[in-house]
Amino acid sequence: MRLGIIGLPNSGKTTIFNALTGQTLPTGAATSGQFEVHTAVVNVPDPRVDKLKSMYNPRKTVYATVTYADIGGLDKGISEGGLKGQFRNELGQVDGFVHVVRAFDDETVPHPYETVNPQRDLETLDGEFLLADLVTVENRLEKLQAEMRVKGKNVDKAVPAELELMEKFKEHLEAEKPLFELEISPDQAKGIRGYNFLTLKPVLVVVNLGDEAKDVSKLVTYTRPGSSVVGLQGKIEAELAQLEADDAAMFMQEYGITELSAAKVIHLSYELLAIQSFFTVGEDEVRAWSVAVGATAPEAAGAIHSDLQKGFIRAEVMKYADLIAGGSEAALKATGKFKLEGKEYIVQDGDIVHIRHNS
Ligand SMILES: Nc1nc2c(ncn2[C@@H]2O[C@H](COP(=O)(O)OP(=O)(O)O)[C@@H](O)[C@H]2O)c(=O)[nH]1
Ligand SMILES: [Mg+2]
Repeated sequence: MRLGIIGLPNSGKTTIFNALTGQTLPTGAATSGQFEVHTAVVNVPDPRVDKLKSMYNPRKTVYATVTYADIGGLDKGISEGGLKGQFRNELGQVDGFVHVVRAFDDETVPHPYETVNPQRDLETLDGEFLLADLVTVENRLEKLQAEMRVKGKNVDKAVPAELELMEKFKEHLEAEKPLFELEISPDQAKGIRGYNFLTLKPVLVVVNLGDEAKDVSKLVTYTRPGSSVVGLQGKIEAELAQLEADDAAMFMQEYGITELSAAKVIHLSYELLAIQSFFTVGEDEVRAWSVAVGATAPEAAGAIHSDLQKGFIRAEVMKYADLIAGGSEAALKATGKFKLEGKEYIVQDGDIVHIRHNS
């Protein structure tokens, strides 16, 4: 799962990327405004995995991960005539966005529009993405209309269907509404996957608060379905990410920070993408795996290995909470809480799974 960190120049994207990933990419004047992409894979902190590790004492422990891509170079006006080339690809390939908006005052850090106004900045880039999608839709409409003209009655019936959908998209985008709000059938979604519409992707808004903790609900309103807003003290958290645990605790006390927002952002990213974790356990390995909410047992098996999905017979399932309450696998077996599930079973967050399969 890949999330693109976007925002205007000097909003603190790279600083927040560093806070989330523990990296030390250079920030500031030398980098802002350039098209550059940096990625890092981050473990999703999960106390359940820690607990399973202490129970099974495995040789290896693997957490679920999220990949963050710091995408520099977005600015007002960028979508005029459509986003191009590698830039468009980078934005198109992510599963969702972390949209960083600046709420910190700092005279040494120039703001591209002079004043600090997170709501305006949020709407500015959103507007660019709406425009980029509108250009994609209009290009597509032209092609489809041409095909209708040329082929007349012999045209493939998929063409008028897509034309209708694109007209609906156009109307929606022209009303300045993201495509995310529209109901799109799984078949339609499949048909348009290749266009990588930007406003179809979920957005987590991160308000870069600077040195003071502030109430984000007073700074921005964002009502897009499926999205949420969180505050983060960019510079402080980027520095904290570099410290050993003891020093970090002292530093946090000094600044009156009770909980790191970086961890919260990582969890919210996971929620944003509508994914959940199931676990596999054993002496060899305790591991968290990511699947979409609503995935079936064979799909979960496929997340581990395609052979397990192909040869799927049944899944042995116990619930994490039951295991903790019961104390052992044996106790769950005795009370009927260790279950065999078939192909239709919908995997739940926190399931501990063992796949029985033909090899
Ligand atoms: N005072 C202050 N400066 C910050 C904060 N976050 C980022 N900056 C500074 O803002 C400048 C731009 O940050 P950067 O992360 O490079 O922004 P980007 O262009 O969006 O990637 C750098 O000089 C950062 O040190 C913050 O929380 N407080
Ligand atoms: Mg940057």
